[in-house]
Amino acid sequence: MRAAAVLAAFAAVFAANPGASEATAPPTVSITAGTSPVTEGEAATFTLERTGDTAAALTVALSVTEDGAVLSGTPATEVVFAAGSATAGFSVGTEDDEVSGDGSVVTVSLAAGTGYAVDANAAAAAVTVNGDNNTPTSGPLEIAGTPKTWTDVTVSTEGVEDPEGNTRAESGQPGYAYEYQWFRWYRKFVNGEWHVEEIARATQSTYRLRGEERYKRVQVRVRFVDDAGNAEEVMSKVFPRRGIITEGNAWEPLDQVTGVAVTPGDGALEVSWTQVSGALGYLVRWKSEADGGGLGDGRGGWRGGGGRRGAAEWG
Ligand SMILES: [Ca+2]
Ligand SMILES: [Ca+2]
Repeated sequence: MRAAAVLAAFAAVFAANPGASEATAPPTVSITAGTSPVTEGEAATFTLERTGDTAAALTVALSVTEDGAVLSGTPATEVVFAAGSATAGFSVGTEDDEVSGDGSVVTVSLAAGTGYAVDANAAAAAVTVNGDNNTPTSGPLEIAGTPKTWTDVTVSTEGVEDPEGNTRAESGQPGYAYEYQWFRWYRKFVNGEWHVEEIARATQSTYRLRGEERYKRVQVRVRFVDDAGNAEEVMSKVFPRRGIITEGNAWEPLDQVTGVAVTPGDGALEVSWTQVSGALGYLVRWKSEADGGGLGDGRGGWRGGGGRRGAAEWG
């Protein structure tokens, strides 16, 4: 009986003041970032907003953190909404140093305090601060592969060295990711000098050498934006380092023939095998078991993609 009475009493209190909690609800404070990125030496700016009655001034607690080392002095730990204002500006000074590769991200987080609530969906905001002391990317970038037509050659970005970092490019972050352009080098008959021209649509890290590259060389340009926001560009070494690209052998890069099965018949043999991807044709050689070795008693050949099955006359 006693518990029920207490519950009833609470219910009465809430029922008697249906609008009270609304009228006294504290304002909600949120924060958004200003311009981002900025360059070191420029302030990182933020705007705070509050809901509700703005008649009185309001002090809000916050904290400033960064993932680099560009902050100038000790940042403030609170900001004041002036009486009558629903917004308040906040800025964090940054240092213009002479150090290469020291970009940062400055984050301002609202903290709990008296007389307000923090908007959980806008409790923190970040501004990227780019360093302005860039060191250009260096290589060496090497092209790997065989210098023959109809084979794939690849450039690896493992050789990219940039003091400002290339982690964003490595992760493929939009605006930072690697961009490739392949070139072919060739000698002009007239003067024997090397000339270079862009290869159309050759814009991936791997490129399949084609007939146009025969007796020539290739090179690839890699562009990206480093972690501090600097546009970077580096050329690979020319490939091959010595000599030129030669005619590829269509047979050479293919897999071995597997699944060979021979079925003796009446005066004939039937041979079958697993089709090899990309094969233009097959050459079949056989030997007699009774001969105890020695290839070349006879030969048969099939050309074309339909060469999956064939029969050779047994002489
Ligand atoms: Ca600087
Ligand atoms: Ca750089």
